[in-house]
Amino acid sequence: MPVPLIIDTDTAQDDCIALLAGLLDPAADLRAITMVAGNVGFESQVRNAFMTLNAAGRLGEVPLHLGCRRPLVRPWVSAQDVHGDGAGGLDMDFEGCATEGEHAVDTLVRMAAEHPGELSIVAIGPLTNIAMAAIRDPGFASNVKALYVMGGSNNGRGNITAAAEFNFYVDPEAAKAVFAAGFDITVVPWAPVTLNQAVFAQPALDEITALGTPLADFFTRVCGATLEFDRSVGIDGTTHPDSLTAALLLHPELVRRSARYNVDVETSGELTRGYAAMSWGVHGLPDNATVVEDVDAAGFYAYIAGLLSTPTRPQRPFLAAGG
Ligand SMILES: [Ca+2]
Repeated sequence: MPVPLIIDTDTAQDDCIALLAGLLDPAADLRAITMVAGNVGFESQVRNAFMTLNAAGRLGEVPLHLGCRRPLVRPWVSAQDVHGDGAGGLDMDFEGCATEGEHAVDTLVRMAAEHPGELSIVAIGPLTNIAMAAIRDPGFASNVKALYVMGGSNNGRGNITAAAEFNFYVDPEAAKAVFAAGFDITVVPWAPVTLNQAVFAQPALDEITALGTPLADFFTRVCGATLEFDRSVGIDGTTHPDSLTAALLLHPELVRRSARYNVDVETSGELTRGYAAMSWGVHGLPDNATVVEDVDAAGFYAYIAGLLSTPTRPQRPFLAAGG
């Protein structure tokens, strides 16, 4: 049976590939896409999600709900210096592409309550919508089957600061609330697992380009946009934390090692806002999350390459603004 899921996203670059997993993997039954403030401007994120639906040939088939437009208590921080518009300048005609009237937080609460214990969530942006849903409905956490979170680093390097990964940094209060809410959480951290096992270097990128499918072109355009930035910070390829998170929910056999941890998030540190303290069982704290420590990197790459080989028919032509 396909896994019923919602993807909560700040759609830019690898978020698009995570959405493709939800849209095209036969193991996935993507019920909705919910949008949260994060990577790039909110309207750009919405356009990127519609372009991803179009690339998959599934425009109009999966509802897109708009969620929180800023973090719980802080001003929004963007990663536009990294992501630009989040889609490498790709554009299309958005005429008639309509988002749903229901707020994303209401959608999360409603869909989880309609089938308690069945719906999983892949949260690949700041955790604002998820925290709000947990505040809104005290039964939400127990109604959700599994919450897969891309965020934090396992006592390793951050990416937006030395201490913090972007998603937790942007809304640390939301992240802290989510880890205290009683979800069945699996965390896919930025470091070390993403940096070690979900970076596609040039030979892999060349292989993807050579697939020659519309999805491979879409991938190259959307993900190639951050290559220069990645290389400038010492990462030799494109990074895929979000699609890895979706892949691990759908194909848990890709996890090589994981462990139970107590995860908490720093909200008041002077230098450590958004730092994820991942305590590995020796500090007397109760565990509240499974943290992924090691994955089958070759298997993950093969999975993404397989997805991108899918012969889709985009319903609208893509326009490449700016060349
Ligand atoms: Ca994301």
